[in-house]
Amino acid sequence: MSKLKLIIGNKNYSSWSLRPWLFMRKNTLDFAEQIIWLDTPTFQQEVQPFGSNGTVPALVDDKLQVWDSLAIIDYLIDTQKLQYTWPQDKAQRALARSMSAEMHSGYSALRSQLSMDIRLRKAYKTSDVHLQGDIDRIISLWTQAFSMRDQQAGGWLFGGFSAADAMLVPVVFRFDSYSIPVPSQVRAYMDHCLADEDVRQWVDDGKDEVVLPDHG
Ligand SMILES: N[C@@H](CCC(=O)N[C@@H](CS)C(=O)NCC(=O)O)C(=O)O
Repeated sequence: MSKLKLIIGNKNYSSWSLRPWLFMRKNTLDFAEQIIWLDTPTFQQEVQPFGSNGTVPALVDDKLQVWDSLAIIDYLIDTQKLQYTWPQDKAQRALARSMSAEMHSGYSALRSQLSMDIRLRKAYKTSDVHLQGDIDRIISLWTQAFSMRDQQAGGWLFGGFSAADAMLVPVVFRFDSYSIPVPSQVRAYMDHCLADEDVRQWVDDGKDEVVLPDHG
């Protein structure tokens, strides 16, 4: 029986949960998942045993607990035999790690104004320079990644799948839901992500989830 259990939130809304979930799926790790429904009166009480500061995701590995999306990915890289981690190439790796850390700690306008809501379809309209700055910055970093891409390896950021794709894939949903105008290379990357079988599984799992009025 698997010792790994990933504690996640609603698949339509929990961008932080999607990151380690996709990373684990792509690495074909055997794990159980447990959903704690966001915005419910019992959320805090239910998440409390898993060690985090009242948030999902969290990982249970037998008697150990790890929380926070990036820490979970790092922990799995340290402790599991994985096919996909960070890119091997030094320059790709430097960018992959930097853009993932930037995703984790930055983009407050993007995160607050374009929250992940997978079923949402909305026309893009903004005059907010901070939001447009976040969007432009992400497009610029992705374009840098594409320029280093190992074309033979596939259509992920650096060619083959890496932890950077896991960290950035919620932005694909945000750009798609809010109809953000993007260059064709970015659109192709988004289409690649959206066609991925594990990403599609996540979307499918969430299709009948309750709609939360304050999201999106
Ligand atoms: N830095 C954390 C952020 C986790 C986070 O904010 N999770 C949200 C769901 S996507 C949450 O649990 N919110 C519940 C709440 O704030 O009550 C990570 O990377 O995992």
